[in-house]
Amino acid sequence: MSVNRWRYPQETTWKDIQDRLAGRMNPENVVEERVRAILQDVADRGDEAVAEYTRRFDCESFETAMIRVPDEEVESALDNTDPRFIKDMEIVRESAERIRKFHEAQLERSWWTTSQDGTILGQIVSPVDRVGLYVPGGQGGETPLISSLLMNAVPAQVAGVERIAVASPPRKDGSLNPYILGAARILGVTEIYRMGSAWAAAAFAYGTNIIPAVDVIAGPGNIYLTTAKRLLIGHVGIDMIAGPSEISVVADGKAGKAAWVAADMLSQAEHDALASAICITWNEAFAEELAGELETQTEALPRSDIARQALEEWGAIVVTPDEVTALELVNRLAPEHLELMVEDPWSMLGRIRHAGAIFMGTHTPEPVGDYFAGPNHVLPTNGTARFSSALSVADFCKKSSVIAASPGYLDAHGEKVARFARLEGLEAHARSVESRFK
Ligand code: HSO
Ligand code: ZN
Repeated sequence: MSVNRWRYPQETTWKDIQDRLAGRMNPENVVEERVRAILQDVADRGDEAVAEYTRRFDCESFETAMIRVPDEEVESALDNTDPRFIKDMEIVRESAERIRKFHEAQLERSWWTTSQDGTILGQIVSPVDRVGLYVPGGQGGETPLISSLLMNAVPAQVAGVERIAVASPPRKDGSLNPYILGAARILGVTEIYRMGSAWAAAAFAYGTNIIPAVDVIAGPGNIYLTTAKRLLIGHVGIDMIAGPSEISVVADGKAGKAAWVAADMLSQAEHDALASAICITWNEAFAEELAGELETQTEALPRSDIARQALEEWGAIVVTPDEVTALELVNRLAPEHLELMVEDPWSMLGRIRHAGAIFMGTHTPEPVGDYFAGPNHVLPTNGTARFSSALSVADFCKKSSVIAASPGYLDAHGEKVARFARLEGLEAHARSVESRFK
């Protein structure tokens, strides 16, 4: 395996890097057409269409009656006495608590202002009514993203969403992975559907006889699910369109070991052949050592094929002339995850302008954030950290403005409002206000 080696900005310019990374996003028109047809089909035929797609792609013997997981099955999801399962579920529970604590700090409150003439202005923050969360099954239901269920459900719960539904594609035998049910039970989520891909998103968005329509759909999925979410924006809210995972590591070569940086890069490279792992350093000897570490560690991984492809195609070790140039490149990349593997990360933090999540120093490997620390792991990718943020409680809330004017207010300002309306040629607007004081 050979990871790319770039000298920035002398040999490899920002334009080169941008052009190269743009290749990770290949909008597939074929997929979009198919997804449109699926959305329409579910809108027309509801549960029947959901069951039919599920028979075709997930479980041959699937029937409409199997879509909703019976309450008893969810209630008994933690009855499994296998010690390994029990231990795993303890970790899930602790992780959920930490995620909850962090997200509670995000909760925005409603606020009010009053003025002397009796006018009251305010903003009411309220949760959306219903949310549909998606959990991909992963390799035929064997590796579901349990952590993503927590990362989506907890902020919705903290927001105060009363009805949270979960959907995940059934395995071949029609069942759901027990870990999904166990995690849902820990979270107190009881409304669970066996359905996947674009038809799950469609059922959530339009509603069917069995599945009431939701207001927000969140959670990661394959290209079909993601395309469906994108096409449904406006009809429902969505969390975000997150692309393949990314990590940038800024390393001074003094803090931590090359082996740690390589391991952290691989943690994201193993997600997806389209993932991007980049180390930026101004230390030549370190770059050399890191290249060797990446080679040996990649081969030793169960998912070495995926990680290798990701590193060869979209990964790089970038050598810059100095620290300032390294940070300039980081801010251009606006990476999803940024690790500061340097002696004094806190003095560097103020110079980081764009990154989804920042991991400080040698003892904060990125997976700590993926699973356990508390901040959300659903993060902006592909440079969108320039203008967007991690999934948060705010994604499950909306705000209503409140205006309560008074006779005094209309006396003082009514004429100005009417005049403004006439500037736009909107006479009825003007008269509506004037009718109160003329
Ligand atoms: N790093 C991924 C999230 C994840 N990692 C889930 C493990 N499981 C995107 O931030
Ligand atoms: Zn990850």
